[in-house]
Amino acid sequence: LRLTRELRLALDNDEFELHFQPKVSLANGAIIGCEALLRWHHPERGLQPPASFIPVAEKSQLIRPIGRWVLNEACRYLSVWRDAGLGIVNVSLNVSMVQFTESNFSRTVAEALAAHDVPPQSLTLEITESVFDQESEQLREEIIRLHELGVNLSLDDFGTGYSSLRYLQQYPFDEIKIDQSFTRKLLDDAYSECIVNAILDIAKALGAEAVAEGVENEQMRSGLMALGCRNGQGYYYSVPLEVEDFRWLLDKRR
Ligand code: G
Ligand code: G
Ligand code: MN
Ligand code: NA
Repeated sequence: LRLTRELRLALDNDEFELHFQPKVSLANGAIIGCEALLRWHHPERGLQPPASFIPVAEKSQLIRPIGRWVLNEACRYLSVWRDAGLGIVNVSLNVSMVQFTESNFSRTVAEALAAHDVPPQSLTLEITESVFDQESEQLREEIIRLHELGVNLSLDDFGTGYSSLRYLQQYPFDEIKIDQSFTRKLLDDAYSECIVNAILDIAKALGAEAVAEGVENEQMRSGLMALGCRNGQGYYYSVPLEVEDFRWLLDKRR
């Protein structure tokens, strides 16, 4: 496959780039972290969104080396920002199932943190529910090891998958990301409000932080806050930014 070959070259040719979307406190807009989102500068087709290549990368298992690149790049920025005195930022990464099936993923994470002298609490790994479609003892052990290592675990796209409640019960999640479909419908109907309320209750009961995705306007922000949701991300605050622009935001808050 052509795309697979191009993806392999992309790693060698340094064509990947991380963009960062701030995660904020809904009360005052303060930056509390960011989500790193992968982009590919294709030599002919230009900037490619993850949806156009992540599925192929997963199928070809190239997501493993790509995922390691993402992990190292994120840890590198964490140390650069810290050394520049830009304050503590937490970086969230999206992790695919295929990455958990590589032997000793938790050690890979520990080594990346150590290589850049970054504390594990600075890193959050976002796991989508589809990760659990292929639940295994290995997956379970890796998640427990990551938790013991001290990195934060986040359940991404919450509510869109299958039997999410069981995952919350069985795995030590520190954060739940309310899928943007719920954020969007929050203002339209009472059912969505009930669902968001229920998610917030569950998060609270489990001692996990809730983060609303897809906050696009003031009505969504205040609607979420009225329900007790404290954190969010979305276009109302910022689209995912190139590193220079994100750094400018960090600089501005000093
Ligand atoms: O960046 P964008 O808004 O297009 O993100 C689309 C999806 O791509 C996200 O929901 C996320 O799950 C996935 N994605 C983005 N970056 C990465 C990455 O570094 N690794 C993996 N596995 N998925 C990613
Ligand atoms: O990992 P996850 O699947 O949640 O990826 C988040 C995706 O949502 C990214 O593709 C990001 O660009 C996108 N996104 C972030 N904020 C908003 C928003 O406010 N509205 C919409 N429609 N998409 C958003
Ligand atoms: Mn995510
Ligand atoms: Na999500």
